[in-house]
Amino acid sequence: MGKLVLYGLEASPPVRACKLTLHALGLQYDYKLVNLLAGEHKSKEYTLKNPQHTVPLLEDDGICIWDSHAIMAYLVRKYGKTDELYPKDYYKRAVVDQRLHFDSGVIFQGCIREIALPVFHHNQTEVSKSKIDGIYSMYDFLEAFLGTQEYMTGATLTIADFSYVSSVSGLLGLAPVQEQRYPRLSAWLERMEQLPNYRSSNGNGAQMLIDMLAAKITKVN
Ligand SMILES: N[C@@H](CCC(=O)N[C@@H](CS)C(=O)NCC(=O)O)C(=O)O
Repeated sequence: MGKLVLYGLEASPPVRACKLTLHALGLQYDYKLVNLLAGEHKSKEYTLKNPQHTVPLLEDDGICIWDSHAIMAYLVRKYGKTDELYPKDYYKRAVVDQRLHFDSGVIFQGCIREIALPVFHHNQTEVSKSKIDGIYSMYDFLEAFLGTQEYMTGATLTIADFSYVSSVSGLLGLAPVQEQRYPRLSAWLERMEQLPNYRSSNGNGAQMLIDMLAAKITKVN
C-alpha cells in the first residue's frame, strides 16, 4: 500500500467527506493542514500538485488526485475490501454518481460556496433570504432521495452519504433540519452521527464551519 497524504482543513465539507471514507476503509494517512485564509493553497508548491488550488487533495505514493468525489471513488476502488461503498453494478453506481454530481453542482456549489465565498473572502455580513430558501429547496430533494430507504442511495451506506453529511452538517446553523418538515432527513442525520469516528472525521469540523459562519453573518435579509 502506498503512503497516503490528505491535504485539507477541518472546516471544509469535501475534506471531511474524504476523512469519513478513509476511516470507513480503515486506512492510515498523514494529514497536512492547508490554511486557505492565509492563502497557502495558492503557493507554488501546492498548485504544482493541484492547479485548481482546492482542498481536499490526496497524494498516494506521489500521484495527486483532487475533488472529494474523485478521491472517495478512487479510495474505494483501490483499497476497499468490498465495493459496497461505491458499487460496481452499473445501475447502483449510476445512482451513487447522480448523488455525487448533485453534491458538486447543487449542495456544495449552489448552497455552501454561494454563501461562504462572499462571507470569508469579501467580508459580507448579510446573507439573502433567497440563499437560505435555496438550502431548504435542496433539503426537499434530499428528503425525496431518501424515500423509504435508510441511506441516500438505498439500503446501504455509500460515499454519497459521506458527501451529503459533510455538506449538510455545516449548514445546520443557517438552516436547521426540522424533524416535522424533514422526518427522513433528520432520521438519516441521526443515523450518520452514529458512525464510528463521526465526531473526529466530520462533527467537529462541521461545528467549526457553523461557528465561523455565525461569527461573520449578522443578518439574513
Ligand atoms: N468540488 C470540490 C470542491 C473543493 C473546494 O472548492 N474546496 C474549497 C474549500 S471547502 C476550496 O478549496 N476553496 C479554495 C479555492 O477554491 O481556491 C471537491 O469536492 O473537492
